[in-house]
Amino acid sequence: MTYVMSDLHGQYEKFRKMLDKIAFSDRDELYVLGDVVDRGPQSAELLFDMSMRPNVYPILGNHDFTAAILLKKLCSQIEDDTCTDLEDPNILGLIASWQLDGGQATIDSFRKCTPDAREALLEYLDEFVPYECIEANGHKFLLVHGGIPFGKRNVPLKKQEVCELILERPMYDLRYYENITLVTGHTPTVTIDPAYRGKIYHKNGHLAIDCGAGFGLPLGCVRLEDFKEFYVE
Ligand SMILES: [Mn+2]
Repeated sequence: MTYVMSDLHGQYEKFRKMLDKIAFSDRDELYVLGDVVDRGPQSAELLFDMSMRPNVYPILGNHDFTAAILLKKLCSQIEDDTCTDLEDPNILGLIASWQLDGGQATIDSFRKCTPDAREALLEYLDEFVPYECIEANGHKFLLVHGGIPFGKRNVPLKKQEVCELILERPMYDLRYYENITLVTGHTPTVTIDPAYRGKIYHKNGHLAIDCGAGFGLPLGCVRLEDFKEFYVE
């Protein structure tokens, strides 16, 4: 069976609980639609666990993108309490705003790793892809963290801007494709429609799966063969 979840944000316990709930096995596949890191306490543990599973496929989120770049800048300094010996003030500014946007939790989590483990996790972050197109039980799906601007929905995926794929907030009241379901994270479903607080949004050819696990709401997961929804608190 094929599962999707998103925006785990360092919530390793919720991830483990969800794998138990869906009885995830070697015969299943799981697509994680980005924002694995930041905010929650166990970004490194979560990344490590995912990296050990050949049937878990990571898709790039904006937080993963930022963390991958800035952790490389910090790597030699990460053992210190400060990173003020970094020279480029632009990079320092980026690090400061990332720290305020959940990045500090990721830095703390990486600090607990050995240098070799940190290196392996950074290599894993580089493997995250900007989108996937898959089929399950005859249904077609486009999986992406942010989305695609409605006016660019027919532009070939290879020509889409990565920054849009990871940051776009789609028009969830408009159907993008006749025969393809657009599966997205990034936009907590409560902000699409308050009626979907903590729930998967499945409407108009959209499957929005960020239920807000990074903000204390449940983690959601969908089985694509039959659209069955699963939740853990
Ligand atoms: Mn995001």
